[in-house]
Amino acid sequence: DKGITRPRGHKVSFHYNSQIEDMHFGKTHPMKPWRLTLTKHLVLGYGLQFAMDTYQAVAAGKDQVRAFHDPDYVDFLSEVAPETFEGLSRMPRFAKHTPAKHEYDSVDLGPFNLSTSPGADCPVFDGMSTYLFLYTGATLAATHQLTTQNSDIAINWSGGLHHAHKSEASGFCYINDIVLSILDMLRVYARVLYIDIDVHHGDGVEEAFQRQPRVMTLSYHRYGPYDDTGHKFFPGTGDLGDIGLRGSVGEHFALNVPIPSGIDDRQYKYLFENITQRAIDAFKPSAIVLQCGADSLGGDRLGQFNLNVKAHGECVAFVKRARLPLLILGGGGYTARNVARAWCYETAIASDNGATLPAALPMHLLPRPAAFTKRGHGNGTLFPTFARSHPNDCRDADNEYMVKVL
Ligand code: V1S
Ligand code: CA
Ligand code: ZN
Repeated sequence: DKGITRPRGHKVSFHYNSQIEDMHFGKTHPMKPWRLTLTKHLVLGYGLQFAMDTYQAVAAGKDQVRAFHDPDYVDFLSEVAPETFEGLSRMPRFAKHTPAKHEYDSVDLGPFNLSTSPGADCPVFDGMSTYLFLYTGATLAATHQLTTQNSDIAINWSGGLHHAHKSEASGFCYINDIVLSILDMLRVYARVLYIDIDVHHGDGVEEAFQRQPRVMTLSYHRYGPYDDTGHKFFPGTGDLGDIGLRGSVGEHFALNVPIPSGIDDRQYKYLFENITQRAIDAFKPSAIVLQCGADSLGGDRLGQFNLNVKAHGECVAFVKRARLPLLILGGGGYTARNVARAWCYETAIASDNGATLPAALPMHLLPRPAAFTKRGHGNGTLFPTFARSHPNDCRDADNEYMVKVL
């Protein structure tokens, strides 16, 4: 695209592997890796690849993943598949990691909170190992670009899986690529600030660094009392009073911003800019990791916030203005067309092209006339540029529609 230019004064790298798109967590599971296909098509459609260095990600090594995770867990993740799950689960070194079954567990859980039951948060699916080590490899390659000063901003939309624990998967997250990245960064940078705008609390990252004064974690998330079904919004942590491990040198280096449902652009921007600026001023980070979970957008299938793409993107623009080495990661995001809009727009912001993206879709992404398609689904205009903040704007049927078009 003629309007797309390389950013002056800073280099941006984009890390990705299309193999990730083909993964399926299961029919009813909200995490849809093909949201990355939509994102890629928009990014390429607008020509943003000409504004960045693009890298094909390779799988992380087991030794790299062991920098944070339990060696047994890493072995299990690298060997497991739906066919091998039961056999592996019975092996004593893995079986000892199986949680005791509670009567309120709706699915059967195996070791490390993994399961082959339909409806599980962390299912074992075909190609899972490949998927996990690839998204992690992309984050570590992006991190390397920053720590070697080859890039000023590095992007991996397939990463940002903030709930994974040392020896347990949680909330669709298996390997905590964010923790691994920050551990790498600490070899080079004195202090790393982690900012998390996913609608969920970044509990795995916070927990990993709760004793660590060189990492400040700052999560903005939905948090509140029990809902009508007697459940707390996942994962149920991240109260204002959680400030890092009390009595340790990490005390005061975790910040949590619990937010009720329905927060709008203006309110979120007010909180985000004031709190983030004060955190930057006080902590004086040498680098920043920004988890951009898109489930904080209005109309998300799981989220309960009411942000438009523009406001979500303004968080990225704001953090970019700190002019520090910046790692931009994905995370949640369950209404795929809005995820693609947000992450494409944020790719443009990172590469200084945010203002030049036309509101209309690139020509070749427009639906073809019905006569040229097997099913006539072209309806003229394909989705407005910005997310509609509408609670019903989140049906799967709509997402499938966009896949067919592409
Ligand atoms: N909210 C929510 C939600 N929905 C599901 C789910 C629905 C259908 C399935 F087939 C499988 C799972 N799980 C949850 C949440 C987890 C949300 C994770 C968000 C991840 C992130 O965006 O922050 C980062 C990528 N899990 C729960 O609410 C836990 C349960 C309490 C209910 C669901 N069952 C399966 C486990 C226990
Ligand atoms: Ca968050
Ligand atoms: Zn989330």
